[in-house]
Amino acid sequence: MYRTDCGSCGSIRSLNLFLDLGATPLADRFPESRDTVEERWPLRVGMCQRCNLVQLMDIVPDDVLYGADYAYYTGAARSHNPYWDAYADMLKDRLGRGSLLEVACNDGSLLTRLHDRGFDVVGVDPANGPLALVPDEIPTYPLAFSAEVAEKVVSDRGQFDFVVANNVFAHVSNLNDFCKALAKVTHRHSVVVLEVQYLGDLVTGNQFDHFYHEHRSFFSLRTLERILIPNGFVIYDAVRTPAQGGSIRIFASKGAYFTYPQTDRFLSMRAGEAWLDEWFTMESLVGRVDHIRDSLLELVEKAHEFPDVVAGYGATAKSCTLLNYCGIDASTLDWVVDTTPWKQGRFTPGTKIPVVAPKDEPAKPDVYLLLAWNYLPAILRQETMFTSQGGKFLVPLPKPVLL
Ligand code: JHZ
Repeated sequence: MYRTDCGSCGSIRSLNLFLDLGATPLADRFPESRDTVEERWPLRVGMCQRCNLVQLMDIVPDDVLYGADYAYYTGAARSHNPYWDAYADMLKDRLGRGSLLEVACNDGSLLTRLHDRGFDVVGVDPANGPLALVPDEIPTYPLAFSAEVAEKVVSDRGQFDFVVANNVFAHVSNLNDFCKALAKVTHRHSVVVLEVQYLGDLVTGNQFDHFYHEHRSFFSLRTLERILIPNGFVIYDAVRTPAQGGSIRIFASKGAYFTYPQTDRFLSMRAGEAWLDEWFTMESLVGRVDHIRDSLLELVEKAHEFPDVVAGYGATAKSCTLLNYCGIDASTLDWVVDTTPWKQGRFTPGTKIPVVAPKDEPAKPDVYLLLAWNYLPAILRQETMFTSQGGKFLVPLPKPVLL
């Protein structure tokens, strides 16, 4: 569905297109065979003239996006485990103990850690595959979070002291309904913790590969506030985190200023965000995206001259946009190595490059195109043997460089 009305403030015909990335298949669907015919969906990004929310203009229905074949398992990126440990410790230090709902808990990577730290936890997630990995003692609902689902959860378990939602607010098709759901599951003193990929980092890092159909909205603190405040929530604190190449984690409550005063770091970060409301900021991304495509193709071609085995590292969802937009397919990359068992033995969406487990790589390539560029430091640490033997990483963003 092509939309021109804003998904946040609801303004009619307020979306202005600034980036057209062509048509791509769904990023978390990995075809089982080279011959699988995949549906492609247009991928266009716009900005609301009224509330400035950057958002996709092409909306794929939820049941198509998150069906049985959904391939993202949080725990598969093992080098991210310290991140979840630190996150759980931080929540324990700040919040103490109480009842906690995690929205989009996926395979329970964070939820299990919170359970182990004494929170009385419940999870909600529509992706059945990952949800099946949550330990049995943790109650879960195999549903997409909505006002209706929130009512059911509350009637079963009451309201929660804390709600945590990572990497999901950007994914929801109905932001206002999601906020209503948050309002239902929380009481006056509840704390809501939302983590979303940060628009500021997307722009400065040229991270155009974050644009794919699962990600429908791209937030700054300002655009988050513009949706949360009308729904009765006040952001009182925010921190930047390194997740996904740069995210913001915000803390919000139902307007109890006295209990939760707004922090200086939140106020100063929000004050420095005027540039993210500018049309020009978004428009300027377009030229850089094309430039990245051209120089990446040039470097990949050079890597093929001598030596000549080039593989991908990490069959990430975001690589669907990068590979399809740049036209990098199985004629360029011999394989993509990935730690997610579910993706192994399959092919990358659209570009049909074989995905293999680390133990099944035919040999180490000469160059890896780093599709999981957001884990660069951790991957360099885990691949010292490869680099010490002369192996190179081609890092595509913020601008293509051979390391
Ligand atoms: P990673 C996913 O995006 C999908 P992706 C989703 N739409 C979303 O919003 C974000 O996460 C938050 C592999 N890998 O985390 C494992 C290795 O193989 O950047 C996974 O397939 N070796 C829900 O997919 C993929 O990368 C490694 O050493 O872009 C995870 O990629 C590492 C570190 C990862 O998210």
